[in-house]
Amino acid sequence: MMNKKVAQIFNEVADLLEVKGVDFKPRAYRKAARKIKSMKADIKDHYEEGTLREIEGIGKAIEGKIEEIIETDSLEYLEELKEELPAGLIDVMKVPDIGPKSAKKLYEELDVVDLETLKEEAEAGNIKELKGFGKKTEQKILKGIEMLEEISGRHLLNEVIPLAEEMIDHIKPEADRIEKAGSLRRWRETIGDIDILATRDQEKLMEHFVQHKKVEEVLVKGETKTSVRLQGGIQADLRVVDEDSFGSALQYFTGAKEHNVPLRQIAIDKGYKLNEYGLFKKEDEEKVTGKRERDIYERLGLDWIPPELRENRGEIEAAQEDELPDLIGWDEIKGDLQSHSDWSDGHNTVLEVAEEAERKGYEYIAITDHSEGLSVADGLSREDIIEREKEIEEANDELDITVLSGIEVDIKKDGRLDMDSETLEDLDIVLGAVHSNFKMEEEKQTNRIKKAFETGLIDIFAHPTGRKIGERESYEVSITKMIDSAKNNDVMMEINASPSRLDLDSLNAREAKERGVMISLGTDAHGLNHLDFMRYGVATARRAWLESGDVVNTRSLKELRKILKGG
Ligand code: DGT
Ligand code: CA
Ligand code: CA
Ligand code: ZN
Repeated sequence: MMNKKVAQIFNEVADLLEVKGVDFKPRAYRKAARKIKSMKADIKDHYEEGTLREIEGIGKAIEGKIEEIIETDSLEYLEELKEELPAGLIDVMKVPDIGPKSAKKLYEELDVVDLETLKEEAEAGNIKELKGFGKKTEQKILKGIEMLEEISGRHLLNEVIPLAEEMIDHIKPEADRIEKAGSLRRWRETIGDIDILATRDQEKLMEHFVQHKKVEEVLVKGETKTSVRLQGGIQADLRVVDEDSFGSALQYFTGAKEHNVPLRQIAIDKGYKLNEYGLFKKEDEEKVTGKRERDIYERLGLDWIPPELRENRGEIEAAQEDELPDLIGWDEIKGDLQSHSDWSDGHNTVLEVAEEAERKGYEYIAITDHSEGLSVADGLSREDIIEREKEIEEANDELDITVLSGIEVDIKKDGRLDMDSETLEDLDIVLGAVHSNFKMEEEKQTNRIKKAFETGLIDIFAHPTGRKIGERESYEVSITKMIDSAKNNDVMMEINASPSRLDLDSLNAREAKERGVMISLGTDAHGLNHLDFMRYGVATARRAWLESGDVVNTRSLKELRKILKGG
């Protein structure tokens, strides 16, 4: 779908026009962007059928721009605007608290032209002196810059994992052994670059690697390591090692560094030396082992540690004491507990979503459309829900999978739910979520959420912190109090598997488990392909040390229903 890209370009145009102080036009671009982003049809289809003008808010000028974007993948007009203004202002506007108006002011009064100058001015305390800014905004700007720095040069899992797997499949026939390494193998929530490790034949492998159609540039072609830049600007490193060292190289290049450093110390304490070539006796450098990763851990007196745990968060101690968790398996998921149909802002019918879920081998799928209050997402009223029920029943008649009738009910500012209790009680499953008023103080926000839990109507709290990776920080909330209230009110916490959310994150989900709260996985699918996101949720659960028993999606339908009823 080009919709997202077109919308993004139009928003950038609107931003820059506003910084320039142009009237009216920005609003037209924004309106078109909103429409195109939310519409269900592919903009390309309209283009091909010549029906762009039939879309609300699209006149002749914007029609031409859409055609240009579809044909050339870019927009000359945007490039011109970028040349008239400092290009870095686009980055400045990515800071959550800075819109075009603030950017204009910062540019005109403080000569802010990019993130660097913005940071300088904020650190010097000059921003708080500007009219309409203040100390709190200045602090938030600094936090926002920090968030952008953290994500800079990094990629979301859905951009990287499928690409890495494609590369691996491509070279696999030439390799004896091949594995993912680095953050990819640890399933970190964002990935800097792709690391792949393989054994022999070196030359053949490297050659095959660089010939893949998605390789845009070869950066380094060394003896043991080849680095390339792939489509989308993602870098991939292929290292080819001896079979005798494959295990130790895999251990070394999987990281994280924070895990490897104490591990090497343990080796030293036991009279060894550990590096990417193997485990060696210190006194005579005799190689003890190196072929298999598992043997290295064993020699050091540790159980083998699953890569997802290798972050130096207590896994080494646990491995020494035989107390590692028995992590939830990749294929234990019996259903998806958050998805949207075209009754709200999803792209597919109930039946289509259910069929796709059935193809995945699930026992159940929850359709959890938004509630009415969320008008931007076309939320459902009580009447809509009754209507939707017919479709759900039809799907249940037609398919083997069980479709659960659900809702993602909006939690209002004061903690009340955006739907009457009678309707909620009739549904199979109720997700509660915060979609507005992100800027409340911590205590107020926490109390709002607690109040919602105390209604006793919510089964699962969806995307509990509201963060979007690289886009928006979590709202201010006490995680611990929220978790405890969930525990007291029988509310489960979601790990939202959408790669830009992964919310709860692994640390918070681990805390939820430790405090006795059950975790639920949901992809938040708005289109069929999003149902594939489940594995990012499972990965996050594994990084959170969760076992099957901690995750409700491992339960059979019968058991799930019992839990939902009790809650
Ligand atoms: P990324 O790519 O930023 O998402 O994170 P990683 O963990 O994949 O980091 P990367 O690609 O720089 O290196 C892959 C692994 O190799 C890393 O997790 C640990 C290991 N490694 C790389 N350089 C060093 C180093 O200088 N010292 C140590 N101890 N380990 C290293
Ligand atoms: Ca890496
Ligand atoms: Ca690397
Ligand atoms: Zn939501």
